[in-house]
Amino acid sequence: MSRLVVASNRVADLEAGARSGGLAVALGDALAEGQGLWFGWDGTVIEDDRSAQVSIAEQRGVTKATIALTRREHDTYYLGYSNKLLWPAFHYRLDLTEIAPRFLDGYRRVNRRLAGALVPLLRPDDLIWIHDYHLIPMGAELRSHGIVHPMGFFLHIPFPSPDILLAVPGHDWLVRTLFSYDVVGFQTRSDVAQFARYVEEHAGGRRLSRDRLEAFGRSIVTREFPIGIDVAAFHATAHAPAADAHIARLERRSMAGVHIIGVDRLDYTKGLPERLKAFRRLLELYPENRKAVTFMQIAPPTREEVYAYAEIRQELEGLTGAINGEFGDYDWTPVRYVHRIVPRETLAALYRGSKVGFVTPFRDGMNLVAKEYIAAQDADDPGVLVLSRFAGAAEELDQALIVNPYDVDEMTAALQHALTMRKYERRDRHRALMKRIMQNDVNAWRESFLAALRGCGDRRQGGMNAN
Ligand code: ADQ
Repeated sequence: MSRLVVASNRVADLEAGARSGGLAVALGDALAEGQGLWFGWDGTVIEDDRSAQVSIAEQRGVTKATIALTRREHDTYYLGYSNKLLWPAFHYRLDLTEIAPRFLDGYRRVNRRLAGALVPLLRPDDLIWIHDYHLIPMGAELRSHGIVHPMGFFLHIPFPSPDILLAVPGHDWLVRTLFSYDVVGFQTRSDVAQFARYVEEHAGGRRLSRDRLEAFGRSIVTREFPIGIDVAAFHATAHAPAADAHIARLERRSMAGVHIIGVDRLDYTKGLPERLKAFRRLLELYPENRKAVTFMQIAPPTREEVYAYAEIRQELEGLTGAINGEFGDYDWTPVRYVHRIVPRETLAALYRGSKVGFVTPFRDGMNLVAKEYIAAQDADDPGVLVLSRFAGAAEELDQALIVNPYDVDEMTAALQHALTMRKYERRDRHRALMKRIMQNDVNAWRESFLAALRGCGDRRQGGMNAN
């Protein structure tokens, strides 16, 4: 069997087990099965005049090869091109992009350096799977070293419409480098369609079949592979004795018996201020919810070195204070805002103990929180998911209450609908949603991607691919 080699910006801690989340576990399991290799940045930043060496460590049968970034690389590749340009642009926030020639230059250089560091670690029969927007050109860099292995790329964030992509310096080069892979996977059909539009309208390419595009003299498989979670494991965590204890504590400590929950990294793409405004409107329009309902927003810090993130934090804290000041009382705090990482066991319990999961990003590749909320529910008396139409998950989860995350009044109405929904309707919706997340769980995601990649390897060996 081929060995699997995964490259991603960060390499997960495989000892963390359930704490690290489904994706790390799913990739870790696939890697452990075939004594695989996981390659990426070690999270440290060294001075510019020092040279970074690859460190090798074994963890749970997986080889982890990690490397430091220099300060300049961190500034241009990670903070710059990846997080001040690609992240906002791919989430349709051109207003928040920062453009600087050194960003593109740093991004190219780091991808080249990382590829060069990976090459000596490769074996002839490896399958290579590269992840996310930080590493789009890494495949092309590997090919320039003569690497002919089957190679796949998966984009975890949305692929924007061509009009947006055209505003990203280096867009034509980025798309060309994607044609170095054999399989390019996206979260949703809509992402695939946007990519195909760019290729046909701006790269002189054409569609060969539903799953195949041709451009730059190569044909590649492009398809949606909607990412999921480990549903059974998450459900079990939410129903373990430790979860019962958390829920009992939540109920004891809170005067309001009903909870609405939001869980997101504190990111401007997640629609957090509008969500708070919708909750405020709920208290204004439906006063029966005062002292009866609490909104808990868990939003740990991320990427704090980027200015736009400091801004969103201030806005959120201001709104929370205003709502609590206006409506709160000595025995009721309407909004509970938790600005830190919460252990997964606690998170699972909080989802289960909340009558509404409020997930309203402006844009999201998939959004695993939506799927975690569904998995955590009690099938006999489930809560209701209110979900943004612009989360990738909305393509599958049409039995949620789908809302426009920019429309505060529509979100308020959906919250009230969720809070008053009859049990039989909640159960019907939950059953349908569970079915979808179980069909497309994280193992199905991983296996379907790897099957497509292996298929390309087989085609090549059979001489069918003229690439
Ligand atoms: P994210 O933008 O991070 O992921 P999401 O898919 O919701 O978004 O995943 C967040 C994960 O972090 C969830 O597993 C959640 O439980 C966890 N998490 C969030 N807040 C937490 C907290 N306070 N404490 C502990 N855990 C917390 C990117 C893309 C998404 C895509 C995923 C996977 O932006 O669109 O779904 O990758 O491909």
